[in-house]
Amino acid sequence: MSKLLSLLVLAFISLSTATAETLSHNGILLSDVWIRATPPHHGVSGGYLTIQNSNNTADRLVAVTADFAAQSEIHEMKMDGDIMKMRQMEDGLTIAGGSAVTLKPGGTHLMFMKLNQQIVAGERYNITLIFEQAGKIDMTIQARKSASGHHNKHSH
Ligand SMILES: [Cu+2]
Repeated sequence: MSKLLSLLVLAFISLSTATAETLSHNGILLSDVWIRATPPHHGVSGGYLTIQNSNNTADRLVAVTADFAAQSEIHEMKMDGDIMKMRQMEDGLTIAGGSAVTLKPGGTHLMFMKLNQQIVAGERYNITLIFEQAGKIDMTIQARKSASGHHNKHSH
């Protein structure tokens, strides 16, 4: 294999790593990342992932941003009387040292609001997660259809 060709292959490998569903940055490992596909002209979508903190000290997801949403928040599900409601986690989401937190439908999630485009299944979207210790992590996430329409109704 020529040197140029090996360089090209290497470049391709690092490119595919950058867009993979698993991403590691400063001891924070992000995996199983996806965003819920939406119908046209839909206002909100949810983002889900597993955050693993391999550092000895706790870290905190303090913010999320996305260019396809005017407003992005970190939400938790809380019982309000006997109604399950979602609420913004004002102080962010803490991940203890050496532990993992999974954001999933029906639980803690990333909430993308005031969408400026449809989220189409199979397409990729850029988001940025901001951690107190690990800093800013840019990643692309793939949109998936979800069997449950449960998250489509957004109430506070
Ligand atoms: Cu929400």
